Amino acid sequence: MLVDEVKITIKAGNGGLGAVSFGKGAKSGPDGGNGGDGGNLYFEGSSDLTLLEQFHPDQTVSAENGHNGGKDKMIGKRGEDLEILVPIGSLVTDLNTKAVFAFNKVGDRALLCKGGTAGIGNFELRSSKNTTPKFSIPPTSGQRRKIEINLKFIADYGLIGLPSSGKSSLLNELTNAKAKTAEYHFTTLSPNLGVLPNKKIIADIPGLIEGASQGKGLGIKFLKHIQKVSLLLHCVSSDSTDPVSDYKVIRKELGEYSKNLLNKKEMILLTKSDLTDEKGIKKVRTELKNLDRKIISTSIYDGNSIENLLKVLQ
Ligand SMILES: Nc1nc2c(ncn2[C@@H]2O[C@H](COP(=O)(O)OP(=O)(O)OP(=O)(O)O)[C@@H](O)[C@H]2O)c(=O)[nH]1
Ligand SMILES: [Mg+2]
Repeated sequence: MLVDEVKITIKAGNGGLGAVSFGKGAKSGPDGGNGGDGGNLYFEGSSDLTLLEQFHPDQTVSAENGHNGGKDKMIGKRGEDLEILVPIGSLVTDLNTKAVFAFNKVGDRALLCKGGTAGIGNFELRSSKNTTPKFSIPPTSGQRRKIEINLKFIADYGLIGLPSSGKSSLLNELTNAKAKTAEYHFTTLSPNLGVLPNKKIIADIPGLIEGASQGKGLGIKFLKHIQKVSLLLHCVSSDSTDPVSDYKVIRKELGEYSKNLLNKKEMILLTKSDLTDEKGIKKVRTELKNLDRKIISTSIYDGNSIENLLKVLQ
Protein backbone atom coordinates (compact mmCIF):
# COMPACT_ATOMS: atom_id res chain seq x y z
CA MET A 1 0.00 0.00 0.00
CA LEU A 2 1.17 3.49 -0.81
CA VAL A 3 2.01 5.35 2.38
CA ASP A 4 0.63 8.87 2.05
CA GLU A 5 0.54 10.05 5.64
CA VAL A 6 3.07 9.69 8.46
CA LYS A 7 3.72 11.33 11.81
CA ILE A 8 7.32 11.46 12.96
CA THR A 9 9.67 13.57 15.03
CA ILE A 10 12.62 15.22 13.36
CA LYS A 11 15.57 16.67 15.13
CA ALA A 12 18.73 18.56 14.27
CA GLY A 13 21.98 17.68 16.03
CA ASN A 14 22.85 19.21 19.40
CA GLY A 15 25.94 21.35 19.69
CA GLY A 16 28.97 19.56 21.15
CA LEU A 17 30.26 20.45 24.63
CA GLY A 18 33.05 22.94 25.03
CA ALA A 19 35.90 21.39 27.04
CA VAL A 20 37.21 22.62 30.37
CA SER A 21 40.84 21.67 30.50
CA PHE A 22 44.23 22.98 31.55
CA GLY A 23 47.57 22.29 29.98
CA LYS A 24 50.20 20.40 31.90
CA GLY A 25 52.83 22.41 33.73
CA ALA A 26 52.54 25.28 36.15
CA LYS A 27 52.52 28.04 33.53
CA SER A 28 50.08 26.57 31.06
CA GLY A 29 46.61 27.98 31.12
CA PRO A 30 43.18 26.84 29.98
CA ASP A 31 43.20 24.86 26.74
CA GLY A 32 39.66 23.44 26.43
CA GLY A 33 38.46 23.60 22.82
CA ASN A 34 35.00 24.47 21.55
CA GLY A 35 32.48 21.83 20.56
CA GLY A 36 31.18 21.43 17.01
CA ASP A 37 27.83 22.76 15.84
CA GLY A 38 25.01 20.24 15.50
CA GLY A 39 24.08 19.07 11.99
CA ASN A 40 21.12 20.71 10.23
CA LEU A 41 18.20 18.68 8.96
CA TYR A 42 16.89 19.41 5.46
CA PHE A 43 13.99 18.02 3.45
CA GLU A 44 14.15 17.77 -0.33
CA GLY A 45 11.49 16.88 -2.94
CA SER A 46 12.10 13.74 -5.03
CA SER A 47 10.14 11.98 -7.77
CA ASP A 48 10.15 8.68 -5.86
CA LEU A 49 6.62 8.36 -4.62
CA THR A 50 7.29 5.55 -2.20
CA LEU A 51 9.67 7.50 -0.01
CA LEU A 52 7.28 7.85 2.92
CA GLU A 53 7.67 4.09 3.39
CA GLN A 54 11.09 4.75 4.90
CA PHE A 55 9.49 6.05 8.11
CA HIS A 56 7.99 4.08 10.98
CA PRO A 57 5.18 5.64 12.95
CA ASP A 58 6.46 7.73 15.85
CA GLN A 59 10.05 7.40 14.68
CA THR A 60 12.56 10.12 15.53
CA VAL A 61 14.93 11.01 12.72
CA SER A 62 17.98 12.99 13.84
CA ALA A 63 20.92 14.73 12.27
CA GLU A 64 24.27 14.12 13.94
CA ASN A 65 25.25 15.91 17.15
CA GLY A 66 28.34 18.10 17.12
CA HIS A 67 31.34 16.42 18.70
CA ASN A 68 32.72 17.62 22.01
CA GLY A 69 35.77 19.84 22.19
CA GLY A 70 38.90 18.50 23.86
CA LYS A 71 42.11 19.47 25.56
CA ASP A 72 44.91 21.12 23.59
CA LYS A 73 42.30 23.49 22.10
CA MET A 74 40.89 20.65 20.11
CA ILE A 75 37.69 21.71 18.38
CA GLY A 76 34.89 19.17 18.13
CA LYS A 77 33.82 18.09 14.63
CA ARG A 78 30.64 19.62 13.26
CA GLY A 79 27.69 17.19 13.17
CA GLU A 80 26.83 15.94 9.66
CA ASP A 81 23.76 17.50 8.06
CA LEU A 82 20.94 15.12 7.26
CA GLU A 83 19.04 15.35 3.96
CA ILE A 84 15.70 13.60 3.94
CA LEU A 85 14.08 12.94 0.58
CA VAL A 86 10.30 13.16 0.46
CA PRO A 87 8.02 12.60 -2.53
CA ILE A 88 7.01 15.71 -4.44
CA GLY A 89 3.53 16.66 -3.35
CA SER A 90 4.49 16.28 0.31
CA LEU A 91 3.07 18.81 2.72
CA VAL A 92 4.91 18.87 6.02
CA THR A 93 3.05 20.37 8.98
CA ASP A 94 4.63 21.12 12.34
CA LEU A 95 2.01 19.77 14.72
CA ASN A 96 2.84 22.33 17.41
CA THR A 97 3.50 25.58 15.56
CA LYS A 98 1.33 24.66 12.53
CA ALA A 99 4.13 25.86 10.24
CA VAL A 100 3.76 24.27 6.80
CA PHE A 101 6.45 23.34 4.27
CA ALA A 102 5.52 22.26 0.75
CA PHE A 103 7.70 20.17 -1.58
CA ASN A 104 6.13 20.53 -5.00
CA LYS A 105 9.05 20.17 -7.36
CA VAL A 106 11.99 17.83 -7.60
CA GLY A 107 14.81 19.57 -5.77
CA ASP A 108 12.60 21.83 -3.61
CA ARG A 109 14.63 22.07 -0.44
CA ALA A 110 14.06 23.54 3.02
CA LEU A 111 15.84 23.67 6.35
CA LEU A 112 13.40 22.11 8.78
CA CYS A 113 15.53 21.87 11.90
CA LYS A 114 18.52 24.03 12.61
CA GLY A 115 21.46 22.43 14.37
CA GLY A 116 22.36 23.54 17.91
CA THR A 117 25.30 25.89 18.43
CA ALA A 118 28.49 24.53 19.85
CA GLY A 119 29.54 24.95 23.46
CA ILE A 120 32.51 27.24 24.07
CA GLY A 121 35.57 25.74 25.72
CA ASN A 122 37.51 27.47 28.47
CA PHE A 123 40.40 28.41 26.16
CA GLU A 124 38.22 30.92 24.32
CA LEU A 125 36.69 32.14 27.58
CA ARG A 126 39.97 33.54 28.93
CA SER A 127 39.77 37.24 29.72
CA SER A 128 41.77 39.82 31.60
CA LYS A 129 39.33 39.43 34.49
CA ASN A 130 39.48 35.67 34.51
CA THR A 131 42.61 34.17 33.03
CA THR A 132 41.80 30.67 34.23
CA PRO A 133 38.08 30.07 33.67
CA LYS A 134 37.01 26.71 35.07
CA PHE A 135 33.82 26.60 33.09
CA SER A 136 32.56 26.34 29.55
CA ILE A 137 29.47 27.80 27.88
CA PRO A 138 26.99 25.02 27.26
CA PRO A 139 25.90 24.16 23.74
CA THR A 140 22.30 24.54 22.60
CA SER A 141 20.05 21.70 21.51
CA GLY A 142 19.16 21.11 17.89
CA GLN A 143 15.69 22.18 16.83
CA ARG A 144 13.06 19.46 17.20
CA ARG A 145 9.69 19.23 15.51
CA LYS A 146 6.84 16.80 15.68
CA ILE A 147 5.53 16.70 12.15
CA GLU A 148 2.93 15.16 9.92
CA ILE A 149 3.78 14.52 6.27
CA ASN A 150 0.86 14.37 3.90
CA LEU A 151 1.33 13.31 0.32
CA LYS A 152 -0.94 14.98 -2.22
CA PHE A 153 -0.28 14.08 -5.79
CA ILE A 154 0.35 16.94 -8.08
CA ALA A 155 0.54 15.04 -11.34
CA ASP A 156 -0.03 16.92 -14.60
CA TYR A 157 -1.07 13.83 -16.57
CA GLY A 158 -2.76 10.61 -15.48
CA LEU A 159 -2.55 7.19 -17.16
CA ILE A 160 -5.75 5.22 -16.79
CA GLY A 161 -7.13 2.05 -18.32
CA LEU A 162 -7.92 -1.61 -17.81
CA PRO A 163 -5.34 -3.85 -16.14
CA SER A 164 -2.51 -4.85 -18.50
CA SER A 165 -3.34 -2.10 -20.99
CA GLY A 166 0.32 -1.04 -20.81
CA LYS A 167 0.13 1.98 -18.48
CA SER A 168 3.21 1.25 -16.39
CA SER A 169 5.22 0.21 -19.44
CA LEU A 170 4.46 3.58 -21.03
CA LEU A 171 5.34 5.44 -17.84
CA ASN A 172 8.74 3.71 -17.86
CA GLU A 173 9.34 4.63 -21.51
CA LEU A 174 8.30 8.25 -21.09
CA THR A 175 10.06 8.97 -17.81
CA ASN A 176 12.80 7.86 -15.47
CA ALA A 177 10.32 5.69 -13.53
CA LYS A 178 11.00 2.00 -13.00
CA ALA A 179 7.49 0.77 -12.36
CA LYS A 180 6.92 -2.97 -12.25
CA THR A 181 5.29 -4.35 -15.39
CA ALA A 182 4.04 -7.88 -16.09
CA GLU A 183 1.60 -9.72 -18.27
CA TYR A 184 -0.80 -10.53 -15.43
CA HIS A 185 -3.53 -8.13 -14.24
CA PHE A 186 -3.12 -5.81 -11.25
CA THR A 187 0.64 -5.65 -11.44
CA THR A 188 0.50 -2.09 -10.16
CA LEU A 189 -0.84 -2.07 -6.62
CA SER A 190 -0.19 1.56 -5.79
CA PRO A 191 0.35 4.64 -7.96
CA ASN A 192 3.69 5.38 -9.63
CA LEU A 193 4.96 8.77 -10.64
CA GLY A 194 7.41 9.72 -13.32
CA VAL A 195 8.95 13.01 -14.40
CA LEU A 196 8.87 13.85 -18.11
CA PRO A 197 11.86 15.56 -19.74
CA ASN A 198 9.91 18.84 -19.52
CA LYS A 199 9.56 18.25 -15.73
CA LYS A 200 5.83 17.63 -15.97
CA ILE A 201 4.67 14.78 -13.77
CA ILE A 202 2.80 11.78 -15.01
CA ALA A 203 0.96 9.37 -12.72
CA ASP A 204 0.27 5.70 -13.43
CA ILE A 205 -2.47 4.27 -11.28
CA PRO A 206 -3.62 0.65 -10.80
CA GLY A 207 -5.88 -0.81 -13.47
CA LEU A 208 -9.63 -0.33 -13.15
CA ILE A 209 -12.24 -2.98 -13.95
CA GLU A 210 -16.00 -3.02 -14.23
CA GLY A 211 -17.42 -2.68 -10.72
CA ALA A 212 -14.23 -1.08 -9.33
CA SER A 213 -16.44 1.63 -7.80
CA GLN A 214 -18.14 -1.18 -5.86
CA GLY A 215 -14.78 -2.42 -4.64
CA LYS A 216 -14.01 -4.94 -7.42
CA GLY A 217 -10.35 -5.45 -8.24
CA LEU A 218 -8.31 -2.82 -6.44
CA GLY A 219 -11.22 -0.38 -6.14
CA ILE A 220 -11.20 3.26 -7.26
CA LYS A 221 -9.73 5.13 -4.32
CA PHE A 222 -6.55 5.73 -6.34
CA LEU A 223 -8.52 8.09 -8.55
CA LYS A 224 -8.06 10.76 -5.90
CA HIS A 225 -4.47 10.99 -7.07
CA ILE A 226 -5.41 12.07 -10.57
CA GLN A 227 -8.17 14.50 -9.60
CA LYS A 228 -5.93 17.47 -10.33
CA VAL A 229 -4.38 16.36 -13.64
CA SER A 230 -4.90 18.52 -16.70
CA LEU A 231 -5.10 15.58 -19.10
CA LEU A 232 -6.13 11.95 -18.83
CA LEU A 233 -4.21 9.46 -20.96
CA HIS A 234 -6.70 6.69 -21.45
CA CYS A 235 -4.89 3.49 -22.48
CA VAL A 236 -6.76 1.05 -24.71
CA SER A 237 -4.96 -2.04 -25.98
CA SER A 238 -4.95 -2.17 -29.76
CA ASP A 239 -5.26 -5.96 -29.68
CA SER A 240 -8.50 -5.74 -27.69
CA THR A 241 -11.51 -7.60 -29.08
CA ASP A 242 -13.81 -4.75 -28.06
CA PRO A 243 -11.91 -1.46 -27.60
CA VAL A 244 -15.07 0.65 -27.35
CA SER A 245 -16.34 -1.46 -24.48
CA ASP A 246 -12.91 -1.32 -22.80
CA TYR A 247 -13.08 2.44 -23.03
CA LYS A 248 -16.63 2.71 -21.72
CA VAL A 249 -15.99 0.46 -18.72
CA ILE A 250 -13.33 2.87 -17.51
CA ARG A 251 -15.44 5.95 -18.20
CA LYS A 252 -18.28 4.49 -16.16
CA GLU A 253 -16.04 3.92 -13.16
CA LEU A 254 -14.57 7.43 -13.51
CA GLY A 255 -18.08 8.85 -13.49
CA GLU A 256 -18.98 6.85 -10.38
CA TYR A 257 -16.02 8.46 -8.65
CA SER A 258 -16.61 12.06 -9.70
CA LYS A 259 -18.10 14.07 -12.53
CA ASN A 260 -15.01 16.26 -12.37
CA LEU A 261 -12.93 13.38 -13.71
CA LEU A 262 -15.35 12.77 -16.55
CA ASN A 263 -15.14 16.39 -17.62
CA LYS A 264 -11.37 16.41 -17.80
CA LYS A 265 -9.56 16.65 -21.09
CA GLU A 266 -8.77 13.15 -22.32
CA MET A 267 -6.71 11.51 -25.02
CA ILE A 268 -6.83 7.88 -26.08
CA LEU A 269 -3.56 6.00 -26.29
CA LEU A 270 -3.91 2.98 -28.52
CA THR A 271 -1.24 0.91 -26.81
CA LYS A 272 0.73 -2.13 -27.99
CA SER A 273 0.34 -1.09 -31.62
CA ASP A 274 3.07 -3.62 -32.52
CA LEU A 275 0.65 -6.42 -31.75
CA THR A 276 -1.50 -5.61 -34.73
CA ASP A 277 -0.90 -4.45 -38.29
CA GLU A 278 -1.81 -1.20 -39.96
CA LYS A 279 -5.16 -2.58 -41.01
CA GLY A 280 -5.94 -3.61 -37.45
CA ILE A 281 -5.01 -0.18 -36.10
CA LYS A 282 -7.20 1.48 -38.72
CA LYS A 283 -10.10 -0.71 -37.70
CA VAL A 284 -9.76 0.12 -34.01
CA ARG A 285 -9.39 3.81 -34.81
CA THR A 286 -12.60 3.71 -36.80
CA GLU A 287 -14.42 2.04 -33.94
CA LEU A 288 -13.20 4.69 -31.48
CA LYS A 289 -13.82 7.60 -33.84
CA ASN A 290 -17.25 8.50 -32.48
CA LEU A 291 -15.82 9.13 -29.05
CA ASP A 292 -14.42 12.40 -30.37
CA ARG A 293 -11.05 12.07 -28.72
CA LYS A 294 -7.54 12.54 -30.04
CA ILE A 295 -6.14 9.04 -30.63
CA ILE A 296 -2.43 8.26 -30.58
CA SER A 297 -0.97 4.83 -31.32
CA THR A 298 1.92 3.79 -29.09
CA SER A 299 4.18 0.84 -28.66
CA ILE A 300 7.03 0.47 -26.22
CA TYR A 301 8.89 -1.26 -29.06
CA ASP A 302 8.50 1.73 -31.39
CA GLY A 303 10.72 4.60 -30.28
CA ASN A 304 9.12 6.95 -32.80
CA SER A 305 5.72 6.51 -31.22
CA ILE A 306 7.17 7.33 -27.80
CA GLU A 307 8.94 10.42 -29.21
CA ASN A 308 5.70 11.49 -30.79
CA LEU A 309 3.81 11.10 -27.52
CA LEU A 310 6.49 13.07 -25.67
CA LYS A 311 5.98 15.92 -28.16
CA VAL A 312 2.23 15.88 -27.58
CA LEU A 313 2.81 16.04 -23.82
CA GLN A 314 4.90 19.20 -24.08
N1 LIG B 1 3.88 -6.11 -27.33
C1 LIG B 1 3.76 -5.14 -26.44
N2 LIG B 1 3.57 -5.46 -25.14
C2 LIG B 1 3.44 -4.46 -24.26
C3 LIG B 1 3.49 -3.09 -24.63
N3 LIG B 1 3.30 -2.34 -23.53
C4 LIG B 1 3.16 -3.20 -22.50
N4 LIG B 1 3.25 -4.47 -22.93
C5 LIG B 1 3.14 -5.68 -22.11
O1 LIG B 1 1.84 -5.76 -21.57
C6 LIG B 1 1.88 -6.30 -20.25
C7 LIG B 1 1.17 -5.36 -19.30
O2 LIG B 1 1.88 -4.16 -19.24
P1 LIG B 1 1.85 -3.22 -17.95
O3 LIG B 1 2.62 -1.99 -18.33
O4 LIG B 1 2.25 -3.95 -16.73
O5 LIG B 1 0.30 -2.89 -17.90
P2 LIG B 1 -0.52 -2.01 -16.83
O6 LIG B 1 -1.59 -1.31 -17.60
O7 LIG B 1 0.41 -1.17 -16.06
O8 LIG B 1 -1.17 -3.15 -15.93
P3 LIG B 1 -1.69 -3.10 -14.41
O9 LIG B 1 -0.62 -2.47 -13.58
O10 LIG B 1 -1.91 -4.53 -14.07
O11 LIG B 1 -2.95 -2.32 -14.44
C8 LIG B 1 3.35 -6.52 -19.93
O12 LIG B 1 3.66 -7.87 -20.13
C9 LIG B 1 4.06 -5.63 -20.91
O13 LIG B 1 5.35 -6.10 -21.25
C10 LIG B 1 3.68 -2.78 -26.03
O14 LIG B 1 3.74 -1.64 -26.46
N5 LIG B 1 3.81 -3.86 -26.86
MG1 LIG C 1 0.77 -1.14 -14.07
